[in-house]
This record gives sequence, C-alpha cells and structure tokens, in this order.
Amino acid sequence: MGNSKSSALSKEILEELKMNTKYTEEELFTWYQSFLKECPSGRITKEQFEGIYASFFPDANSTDYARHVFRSFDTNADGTLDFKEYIVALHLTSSGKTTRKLEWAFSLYDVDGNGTISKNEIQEIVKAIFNMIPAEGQEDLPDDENTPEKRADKIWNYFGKEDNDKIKEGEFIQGVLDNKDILRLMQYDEPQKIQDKLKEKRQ
Ligand SMILES: [Ca+2]
Ligand SMILES: [Ca+2]
Repeated sequence: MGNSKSSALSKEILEELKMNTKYTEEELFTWYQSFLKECPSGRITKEQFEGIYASFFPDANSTDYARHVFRSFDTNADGTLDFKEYIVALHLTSSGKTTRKLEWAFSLYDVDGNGTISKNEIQEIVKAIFNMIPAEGQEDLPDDENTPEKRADKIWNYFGKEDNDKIKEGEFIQGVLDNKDILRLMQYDEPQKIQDKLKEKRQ
C-alpha cells in the first residue's frame, strides 16, 4: 500500500463503507473531497492527529490520549489513517451503535492488542483520559476519583478482578452496559466534540 496515490475513491471501499456506516454515497464523496483537502496525501499521520487534539484542547495534555485513539482507529496498524479508517472512526464516534462503540472502547483499552485487558492497560488509558481534564476540573472530582490510580482501582474493583486477572471483550462490554458509572469513568466523549468542530470548519 505504501505510497499508492488515492485520488479517487475505489468502488470497493465505497461499497464497504456504505455497508458498514450510515453514510450515503453522496455523503461519502463529500467527506472524501474534504478529507483530501485537509490531507492531500490521503493519509493522516499520528503527528497530525496529535496536533488536531492539541489545537482543540489547549488546556489539556492530550498527547497520550490522542496517541491511543489513533492506535485504535489505525486498524491495519500501518501508522497512518486512510480514508476508510477515518470514516469508520467518524461513524463510530458520532453515530455508531452502543455495542460497536464498546467494541471500539475495548480496543482502545487493549493497548497491546492481545485480546484481553490487564490492570496496567486500564491504568494507562485512565491516566491518558485524566490528563484531558483541565486542572480546575480535576479539583472538583470526588475523593475516590481524583487520581488516575483511584479511578483505575474503582473500575478494576467493579469488574471484581484480582491484580493479575484479565478482562475479556464480552465481559468488558457487559460490565460497562450494566454500570453507567463505570462507563462514565472509562470514556472520554471529546472525539465527538472534535468531529463537530471539523464539521463546523467545513460548512
Ligand atoms: Ca492505517
Ligand atoms: Ca491487552
């Protein structure tokens, strides 16, 4: 795939995206035009992606979170987001079904991609999310949620796990569906805000 120029949207990708997202052919063509305008190379690099987060969240330390989100969207792990990965990400974060979103959240938390989540992985992502909360917001947090360690412990205890246990995908999704409080601690909704800003920019 390396340096193939993607100036036209292939029929294959178009069909696949139509099937897997809510977008129509017209919408996909429009997205594609604006995607190429922003990224003439047809690919978003990790640095560009981190830059987008940094510009939208000047008061936060967004680098770690942006890096993890990028990894979870870069499904073929080639270090860039192509149009297909971009649209799937857009669909997931803005309008995807809850289960799909939770599958995505699982992949975000499964940092090493081995199919299970360890306590270390929870700690790593929770810390990245915590860094997105501005300093004044951190001060207002309840006592048992005001550090990344406490938040990770709270999540881990909810799943009823010992330190060396692992969480499988099904267990993760069910657990989060059963407990909105855990969902609140585990997720960060800002990708939605970023998408909204990107849309504003294009209007
Ligand atoms: Ca990729
Ligand atoms: Ca893992």
